[in-house]
Amino acid sequence: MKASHRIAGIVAVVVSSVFLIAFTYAYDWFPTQLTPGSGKIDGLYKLLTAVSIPFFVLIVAFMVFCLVEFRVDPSDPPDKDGEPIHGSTRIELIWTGVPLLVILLLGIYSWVVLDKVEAKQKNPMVINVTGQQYIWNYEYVKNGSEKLGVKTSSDLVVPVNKPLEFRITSLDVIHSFWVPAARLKRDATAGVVTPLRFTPEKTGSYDIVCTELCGVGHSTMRGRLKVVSTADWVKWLKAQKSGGAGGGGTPGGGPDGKQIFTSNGCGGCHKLAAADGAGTTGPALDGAGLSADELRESIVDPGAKIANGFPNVMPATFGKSLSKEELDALVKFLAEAGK
Ligand code: HEC
Ligand SMILES: [Cu+2]
Repeated sequence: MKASHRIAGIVAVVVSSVFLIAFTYAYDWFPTQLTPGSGKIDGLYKLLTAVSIPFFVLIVAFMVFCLVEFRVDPSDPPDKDGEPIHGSTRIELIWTGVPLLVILLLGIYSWVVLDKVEAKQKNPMVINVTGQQYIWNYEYVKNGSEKLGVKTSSDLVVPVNKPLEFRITSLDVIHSFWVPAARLKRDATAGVVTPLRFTPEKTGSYDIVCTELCGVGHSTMRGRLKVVSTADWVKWLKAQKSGGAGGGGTPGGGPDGKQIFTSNGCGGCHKLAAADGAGTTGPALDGAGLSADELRESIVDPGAKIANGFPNVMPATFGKSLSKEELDALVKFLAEAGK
């Protein structure tokens, strides 16, 4: 290889690396930073990208060089072998040592960042998150030392600037609880409770996504994280508690069917005017005119009879997750509301 070619090659590698690294830092390609940790993780991500760019450019450039430099000479016989090559201890040490060092340093830095981002906070609000095919359920356990005892699903409403501690699990297959704006996700596995912590700093509405392919309804397993002012949150909590079952039952005692419908995410898939349900994944329950027995079977064993033209994606776990009293109240409510 001519010396002038070698210099041109080195210049090309350096210039394109610098250009790509500058692009990485100049262009903001991340979604809203919801938590203090979001910015730290974006920083880590940018650094990882920047460090990998020179390696990427170098490897591609070397590949192109080899394609040109070592191509078959037309005058050679077609079955000619390449020149035999022996190892080079010096090069082998370099290509083992440099990546080892880079990976070690980046690994330590990632650990430091993650340790900060996931640090325990004082008096967090504890929320149990339960994934099931194909909804997220939330149980507000306590806020500091105050007991909450409210259940919801699909929408997660939280006050701004409050440290949150999620305790994540699953009723069936593996799901994964992901809040892109917080840059964090955690697997939800049956029989195991995994924690996830962050503190939302901005009011607004953010995506909650299941990132573990969990069945045919996986793509519908989405929800909203609604971050509101503390005053609005207190109002919301009051409304939830007076709403019924989630807070401990109807004024007359016993669970409230409408509340169970709302807090179990039924409205996310079914239209039902009486409970503000607007989903279209499942059949509309307004005017469905189903008997109590039909309703009960549809809820406990949704796969037994599939409503015409609809996919078999209704969660099969309500028979387990609802108590007998809750199921009775739900069936009674639906028999009335869906006439
Ligand atoms: C992920 C979406 C989803 C959720 C959540 C869901 N369902 Fe369904 N549901 C469906 C689909 C799809 C069908 C139609 C297929 C079938 O019959 O299994 C259905 C069918 C039904 C039927 C039978 C309707 C008919 O016309 O035959 C009833 C009743 C019902 N669901 C009630 C509920 C109740 C009550 C809840 C909450 C406890 C609920 N569903 C939660 C998707 C859902
Ligand atoms: Cu899922």
